[in-house]
Amino acid sequence: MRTFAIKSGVLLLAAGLGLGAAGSAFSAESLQDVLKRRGLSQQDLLAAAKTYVPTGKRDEFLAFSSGGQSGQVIVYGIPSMRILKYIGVFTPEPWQGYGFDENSKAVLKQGWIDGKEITWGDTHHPAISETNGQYDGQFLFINDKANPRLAVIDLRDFETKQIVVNPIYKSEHGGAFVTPNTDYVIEAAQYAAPLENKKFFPLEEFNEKYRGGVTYWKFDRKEGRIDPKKSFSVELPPYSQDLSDAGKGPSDGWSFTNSFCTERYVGGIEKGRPPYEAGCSAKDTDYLHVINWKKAAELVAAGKAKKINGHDVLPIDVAVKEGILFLIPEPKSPHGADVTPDGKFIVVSGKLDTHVSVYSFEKIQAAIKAGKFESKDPYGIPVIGMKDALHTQVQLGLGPLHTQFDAKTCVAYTSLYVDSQVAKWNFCEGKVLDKISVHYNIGHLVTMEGDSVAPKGRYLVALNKLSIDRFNPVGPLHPQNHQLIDIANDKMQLLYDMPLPLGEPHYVVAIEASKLKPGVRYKVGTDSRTDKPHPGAVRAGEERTEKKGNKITVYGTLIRSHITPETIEAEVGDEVTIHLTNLERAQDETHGFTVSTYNTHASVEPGKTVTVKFKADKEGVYPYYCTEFCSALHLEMQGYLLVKPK
Ligand code: CUK
Ligand code: CUA
Repeated sequence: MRTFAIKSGVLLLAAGLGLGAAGSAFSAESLQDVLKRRGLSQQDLLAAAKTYVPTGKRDEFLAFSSGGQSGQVIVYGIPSMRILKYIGVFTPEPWQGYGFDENSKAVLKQGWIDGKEITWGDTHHPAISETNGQYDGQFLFINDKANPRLAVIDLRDFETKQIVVNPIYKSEHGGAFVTPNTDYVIEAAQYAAPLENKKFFPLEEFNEKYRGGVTYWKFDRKEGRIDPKKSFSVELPPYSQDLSDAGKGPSDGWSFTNSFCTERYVGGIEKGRPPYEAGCSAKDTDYLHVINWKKAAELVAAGKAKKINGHDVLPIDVAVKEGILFLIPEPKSPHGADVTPDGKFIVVSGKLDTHVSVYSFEKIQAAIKAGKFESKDPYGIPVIGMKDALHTQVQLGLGPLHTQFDAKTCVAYTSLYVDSQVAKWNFCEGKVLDKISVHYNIGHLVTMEGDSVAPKGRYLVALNKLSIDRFNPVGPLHPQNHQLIDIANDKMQLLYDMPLPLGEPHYVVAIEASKLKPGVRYKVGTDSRTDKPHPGAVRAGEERTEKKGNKITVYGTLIRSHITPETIEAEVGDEVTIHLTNLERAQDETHGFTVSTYNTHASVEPGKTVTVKFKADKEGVYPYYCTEFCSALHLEMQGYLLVKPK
């Protein structure tokens, strides 16, 4: 029996069945009662109302968060902050069978380096594909800083389709950033090293033999894959290149890359040498690299590149001679480089400077056209004077890092790492508008579509490195804190704390949910990792097992509540390959598949065909079964692998 009461416009459910105090028959808690019991303020109530998404309703935006050291991507809804999916990218993800079935193993294998399997990744910057500078919701890219790699995720099924290994770097950080039509995905090196693979040069030859660079990965949208053969790099001095961004609007065709440690300092063990971090921040400025990538692509097409490890690299001297590479001083240990939505300015934050520096693309172009350079760097690259390129500098606070933009003209948000704040400011007029404290040590921040030509504003998420006291303690390793902030009004309002326990998120991108159109099933017999028909697919009634020598191949199917075949017979030492097609048409009817003790798992969504493979190297009887509770007869969805002695 239930009673409903309507009080102050809120529908209250009194679901007591005589369990209330003193054995009263019914108890109804009013809104005021709940606020009092839980110690909530009116402000809390307002925040809750702004984030709460009732059952059956959906979020306005989807966020794609870097999973940091997990090597994965986390998808969550905004404003509810409900986690919707983990996408296995550089590391295995057991639920999805990523790294446990042959088709996904083939993707992970693309990311092996020098024949070596790499089972972890350090993901930093996701990027959504763009058309005319607007998020189009088709693809997602993300980089791996530790092992210089880049991954392509198709947003039709949220699966990783491709991993490319950078052919010339040993680490990278300034990726992934896309050009306005996703012609190229930008990836800049981080720590300088010899570009030739497996070449050793001593640190004494750092200035001569070590190099950095920016790579422009050519993206073939029709294939949905990067084409390494049409990709190229621009060689750069051994400055630690950092975050990058592509120009847009008037600055389309250009890209901008920060750097730190232009001192080219390398640490050592001799007494009296300053430590690395001190030697690397001795100078007052580092360099913003300004590159005309459109012209660089033409030069590469005209044969002006040299091949390093089979990859086209435009040498520094060619880039200088052809007038496509310039430097501009930027204040101390720069981090973020963010192009404004109108493409007119580049916002640079120096971690050790309290200002953000706003560079004018128009002024940069004027200096280049006039040949007005203040000097050359040791590699002969023309240096544009800071004063000749600056639009304005704004004092924001301690440790400015990254900048995002609002739908409102000229409004930007910059993270202040040391101050643990977000600053809202106007980049046209150069004035601070508002500040809000976050918990604690914010790195990146994201506004909705906030790095595109048409930011949506509305919400901001602060990605905080430390959570310290924000959540229930779970031991010395704390989750990170994604804090949702309402930016629709003049004053920012903190709405919600979400712990994120998968890894350090670095960057997140958020897109209007209505732009995403993922499928609910595959065309029957599809290999989801190649998007092509799977050669092992069969229709109902065509299931079979073939044995050739010591190779057993099973062409099987899955449908509620049956695995065909019900038994697989093998002899010790046989190689067993099992192709499984999910014949379901119904939405969300995924079957899983595993064989006891053979360390294999597949997630077979409707229509998908997946292969698992192993060597039946142990005599015995091994049940196999469906791992998803898919029907009332799910537990009966099983069979036996019979491994007989030879
Ligand atoms: S980085 Cu981590 S907070 Cu990799 Cu973009 Cu700035
Ligand atoms: Cu299929 Cu359980």
